[in-house]
Amino acid sequence: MQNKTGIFKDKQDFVEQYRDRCKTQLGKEFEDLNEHERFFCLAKLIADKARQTGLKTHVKGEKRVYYFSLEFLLGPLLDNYLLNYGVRDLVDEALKDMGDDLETLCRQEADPGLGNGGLGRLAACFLDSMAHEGIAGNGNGMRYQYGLFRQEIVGGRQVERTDDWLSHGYPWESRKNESAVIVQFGGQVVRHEDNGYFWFTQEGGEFVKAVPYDVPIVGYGAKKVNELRLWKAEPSKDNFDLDAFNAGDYTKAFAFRANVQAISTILYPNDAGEHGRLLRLKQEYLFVSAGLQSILRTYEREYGADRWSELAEHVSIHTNDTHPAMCGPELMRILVDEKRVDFDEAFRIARATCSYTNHTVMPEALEKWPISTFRNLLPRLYMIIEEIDRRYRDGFPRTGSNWSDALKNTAILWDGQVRMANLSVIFSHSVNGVSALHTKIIEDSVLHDFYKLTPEKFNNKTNGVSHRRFLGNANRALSGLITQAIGDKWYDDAMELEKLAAFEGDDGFLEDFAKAKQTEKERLARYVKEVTGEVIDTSTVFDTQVKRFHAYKRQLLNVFKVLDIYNRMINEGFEPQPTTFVFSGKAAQSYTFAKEVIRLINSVADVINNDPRVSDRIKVVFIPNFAVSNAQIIYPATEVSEQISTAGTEASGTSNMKFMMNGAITLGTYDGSNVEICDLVGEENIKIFGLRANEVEAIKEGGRYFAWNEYNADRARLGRVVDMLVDGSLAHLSGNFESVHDELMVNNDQYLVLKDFHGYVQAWEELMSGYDNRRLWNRMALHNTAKAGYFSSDRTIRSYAEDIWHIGK
Ligand code: B1N
Repeated sequence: MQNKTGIFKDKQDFVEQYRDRCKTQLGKEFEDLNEHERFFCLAKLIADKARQTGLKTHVKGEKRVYYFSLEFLLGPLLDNYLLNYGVRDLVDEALKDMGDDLETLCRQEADPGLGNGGLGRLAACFLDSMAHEGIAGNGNGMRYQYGLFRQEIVGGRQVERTDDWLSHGYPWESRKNESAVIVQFGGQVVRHEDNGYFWFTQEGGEFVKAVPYDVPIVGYGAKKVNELRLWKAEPSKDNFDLDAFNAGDYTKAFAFRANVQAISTILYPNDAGEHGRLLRLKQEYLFVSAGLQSILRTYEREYGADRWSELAEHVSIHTNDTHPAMCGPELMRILVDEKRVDFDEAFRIARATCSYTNHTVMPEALEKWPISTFRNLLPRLYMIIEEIDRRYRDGFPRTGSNWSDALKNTAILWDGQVRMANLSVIFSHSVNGVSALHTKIIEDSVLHDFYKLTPEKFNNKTNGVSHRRFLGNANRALSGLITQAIGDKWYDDAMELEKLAAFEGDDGFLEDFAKAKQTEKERLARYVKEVTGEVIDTSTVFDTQVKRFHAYKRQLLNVFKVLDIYNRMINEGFEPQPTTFVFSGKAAQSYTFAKEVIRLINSVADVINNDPRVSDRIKVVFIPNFAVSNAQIIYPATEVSEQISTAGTEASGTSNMKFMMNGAITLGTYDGSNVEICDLVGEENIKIFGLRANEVEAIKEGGRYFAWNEYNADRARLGRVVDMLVDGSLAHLSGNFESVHDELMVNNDQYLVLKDFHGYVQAWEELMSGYDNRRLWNRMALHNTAKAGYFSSDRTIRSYAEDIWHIGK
């Protein structure tokens, strides 16, 4: 799309506006600014345009969606917004004329790490797609002062450093003092009565000021500019202890300040887990309460103060996992206590307005809070939850033989705990999973008792990703080629990519496709050199696994494969396809096993890369600090996409989609969205191996799995690899890997690494044996790109809009 949005008439118009902006923003001429200042002024200019477009594209009376998420992993915005405004080429050329370079300026942008991984990035893709689809869909989240830690690798180990992403200012945000609200914690509940109507207030406790910072979200074609509202916690003046201050007790007077600010200081760094922390509960309530207060304020302005019963017709509140689960009860609290809506009616409204997405089946990620903690912090909310739970139990159908188990599994309060998943289901009219397999698993097991009660609530929404960012922005070489072949409509409608299938028999095109891949491999090689000092050979296959480190994702299985290849090269003269094994990803600070696997990869890299017997054929690299910005260099360069979680554990996965778009072949288990990738591309264009989800379940239930049996059945290869963890072979850099060994051999290998080992290595070899037939390989790769349109988050969002938010098109 070339400059159809008209934010700049032409190059000259852009140059004038930009030069002008440099002067007004920083009081200097363009020529006198450093790289970061030049980036900053350009971003400020575009941010202002975005806010203006936002005002123009706002339609009175349209239904609004609010996407509540504790995480939004936005990534750098400048290049994406220039693309979405259709002015990327214009700005690129104009900057060249000015002696500058767009890519250099884009590299100055901080990558805000306001999320852990897939869940946070999904939220960001959804914002992009809602704006593109013309939906008035806003994000509601937290403005953490420090995002997810920056990862450094020191002596093979992960070291965490503070991510001070705001240190140079964030050009996209604007602080809205006038929209600040007060959020209350603790205190006593006081009952009021007026003509038979009861309501409650909370007296005393902490008063926290929540101040919103808005980031404009520009959709492709600028049909809509929405807003992401991020909340910062600040002390409210009512709470400053003036008596203590006057008495000279500054420590006491300022302690409250520090306590309050702590709420929005840091993102919890766990991709799944980390519960029971009071500060986390405070974060969850702060952004829920502040978001709802602000939404209802807008609603009241637009529709008046007496139309609460039709709230769900005009507003949808979507909760990204259980972290915003308090939306339902908080909405009820405001309606009952502040708007004088009847309790039953308030519950009906809350349920009709709220919907919930489940993102994981891992038991450790299901949030629960001790009742005592919850009640002390949020006494009025707890009362509402208790009453809804009581009514739920009262009305529970006592039929069938298992009704008491079903009630026990579905009640909100149990065993002294508030169960957030049950709270989310009971307060929602829709519950969805994130891939076909995952939805089936929640219906059949994790939330089975709810599913039996209200099957109509449950639905699947297979995840998607922004193809504009992960193909359009990330892969300049391939996106240019695609546009040459089929025009640029694919930015708007990813299903247009299907048209590439017509080129699958075109030798010239297949060669160009391979050339684009080569260009991107060289770009990654430069990046790897820059950040690790390692030189990688771009004529080898790039085989990549990048994602959070977690036992269920089985990076360890990948390492086992690499070690087995290494051993066979040395002992048997095995000649594998020359390959560079790329790893990247972070582990939660407190997750010892995952951190040990990172150390293991770096140790294996150290051994293999320094062994001249193998180093001309295989190499291992660990790219530090995986984030959206370097992900955009890694996906385009990859040829084999490793998606090897134990079947039934990865809810969806989204890197599988990003790789596929960029023409990588998936080597994976039948898990999460891999299943749907397989359906789309056909079995001949993907490599699936390993146990199926039902087989995993059967093995686990039957108690029939013994890691030692697997070890004993193949001492020569599998046994050898297991032994290497502890026999000193890999200890050179920083010691053996006893705890990893014990996880497998003492804790009986919970994720079946040993069980899937042979199937995996064999699948890898079969896949790689096809690489030399480059024509066929390129054809497979092109076929993957051609079929990837389905995995655009535009498709996902249209489906949410229709089925869950009931937005007519
Ligand atoms: O959400 C992604 C999925 O593609 C992944 O399969 C899934 O693992 C991921 C607690 C989570 N599930 N749960 C989380 C994140 C942070 C946290 O504090 C849980 N992340 C996922 C998108 O659907």
